[in-house]
Formats: sequence, C-alpha cells, structure tokens
Amino acid sequence: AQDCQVSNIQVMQNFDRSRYTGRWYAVAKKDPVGLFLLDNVVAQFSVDGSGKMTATAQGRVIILNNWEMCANMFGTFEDTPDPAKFKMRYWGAAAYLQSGNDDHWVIDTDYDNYAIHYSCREVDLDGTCLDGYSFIFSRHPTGLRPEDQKIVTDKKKELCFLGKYRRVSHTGFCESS
Ligand code: DAO
Repeated sequence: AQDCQVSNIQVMQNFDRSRYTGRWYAVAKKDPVGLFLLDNVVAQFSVDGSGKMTATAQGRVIILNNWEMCANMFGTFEDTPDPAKFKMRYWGAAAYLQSGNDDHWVIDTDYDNYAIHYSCREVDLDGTCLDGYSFIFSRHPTGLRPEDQKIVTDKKKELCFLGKYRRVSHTGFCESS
C-alpha cells in the first residue's frame, strides 16, 4: 500500500502525546538534504501545563566545516487537525545551530519500545517527497527489539525510504560535553 504520495502516508491512529513523553534514542535516520544531526541523537518529549508538546534533543553535529560539537536543540509543536501530525519549530541553544519549521509526523509507535517519525520538507510536483528525513526511535539505547524490526521495516517501505536509512550510533559523545 505505498504509492509514495506524501498526502497518502498513514500516521499513528489516536496518537497519545502523553504516552509519547520521555526519552527516545534515535537508532536510525534517513537524512534530509544538508543533514545536521549526525549521531548520538537523543530526544526528550514533554507535554506542558496547557497540553502542548515540546521537545529537547541532543546530537553530534559538525558546523563550519570542521567543528564537531554536541548540539542542544529545542522544539515546540503546533497541533493540526490530525493528532499525529505536528508543525515543529526548532532552534539551537547557540545561534549558529540550525533552526527551522518542519512537519513532524508520528507514523507509528507502541510508546514503550519503538517510534517512527517522518518529515517531508519539500513535496515534488508529482506528490512524492523530494526532501525529507525520518528518525527511527527506540526507548532502549541498545536499539530495537527483534520483534519490532519487521514493523519498522514495513513502515520504512510505506514511507518510500527503505534502504535510505543509516544507523545512528551512541558513543557517549553528548554525555561528556
Ligand atoms: O538532522 O538533518 C537533520 C534534521 C533534523 C532537524 C531537527 C532537529 C531539532 C529537533 C528538536 C526536537 C525534536 C525531536
């Protein structure tokens, strides 16, 4: 069931943002054009007093050609009519880090083990995604459980990103800096 039309992508049904809160480790990533977060990517989602979703994220980045650092990022999420589709405004703790406004869709999650995120930054004239990125998240720093791998592979295929992901390693880089 994949025609690669961004408008036909199925997202998580009845997404429950409060069950989604807490720490998620990125275990795989499909990069956008001009990739930013390289590895050691950990996101922490929260729901504030008014029910709005927010997040912080860390990850190793290389800026100004050759300067390696751990980026501290912040995101706020604007709700849309679909509970699993958000508009994410994001920025860095330092002005030279990337900032922007991206779609942020939760494609699938069991809340306790895995989550699949998707963002298309640019839809092509034919309705497919020209520039997008996607994170596969795990609650476990060690990676996905074997029983979640088939679900994730099937979803990668539905997103038309199968074969475009790379593994995101966790070396402790952002714990020491
Ligand atoms: O890494 O190439 C990239 C694109 C990612 C941009 C978004 C980073 C900031 C996210 C903040 C909180 C969200 C999970």
